[in-house]
Amino acid sequence: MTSLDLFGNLGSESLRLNISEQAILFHQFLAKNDDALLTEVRSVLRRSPLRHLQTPAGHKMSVKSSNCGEYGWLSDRGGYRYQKTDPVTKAAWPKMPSLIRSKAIEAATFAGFADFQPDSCLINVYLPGAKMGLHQDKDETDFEKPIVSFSFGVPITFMWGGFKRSEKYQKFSLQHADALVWGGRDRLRYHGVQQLKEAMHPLTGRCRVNLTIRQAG
Ligand code: MD3
Ligand code: FE
Repeated sequence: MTSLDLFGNLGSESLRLNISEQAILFHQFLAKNDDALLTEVRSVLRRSPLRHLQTPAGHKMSVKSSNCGEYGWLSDRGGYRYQKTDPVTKAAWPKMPSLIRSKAIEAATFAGFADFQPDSCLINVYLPGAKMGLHQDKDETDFEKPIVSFSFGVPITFMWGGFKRSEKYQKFSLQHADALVWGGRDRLRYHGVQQLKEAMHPLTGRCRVNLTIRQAG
């Protein structure tokens, strides 16, 4: 059952949308911290620059990616995995900045997931035309832990599917300053985003920036 209620204790501008029991969209959750969070993202990207990853089949992903935190998510001809070093710089990934970490823990807590200790943040930057097909996130060690996603900049259409790729999906808009938290029985749902449309946002220009914050190790 989907319900929409005012999210009073976070300020009247923030709305809580229960996509399902364990998948919760906090609309405008990051609105007061958007500039500071994007400043943290830029400082990470100066040390571990964005790059296009290759899929195991050898295709170039349309998003550009980087990571911060102890573990970074990677894809190459060898498969999907988490790794402690950046293959471009050969160094450890930059530390997860403090506001990214604390807002992720706060969102997880509001969604009902206590004891979330994030150690990985994947940064995906979408330019017009970039997309992510339906997939499951299953490279983490503990599926009991939630995943938190932060969206910034140009809005995108999110696809919320079932437990088989062929199942029908619902569509939601993910907008600037939205936080999405999911776990429990929804953790292994198929999901993805449709092609980013040409548009402008004052803080990010033509792009969409997505952070997925996880407990990977
Ligand atoms: C619901 N990113 O990086 S985030 C990914 O918006 C990824 O850029 C998308 O999927 C993006 O892996 C979606 C929101 C999201 C992520 C994983 C989910 C929602 C999810 C897993 C299960 C259910
Ligand atoms: Fe995903």
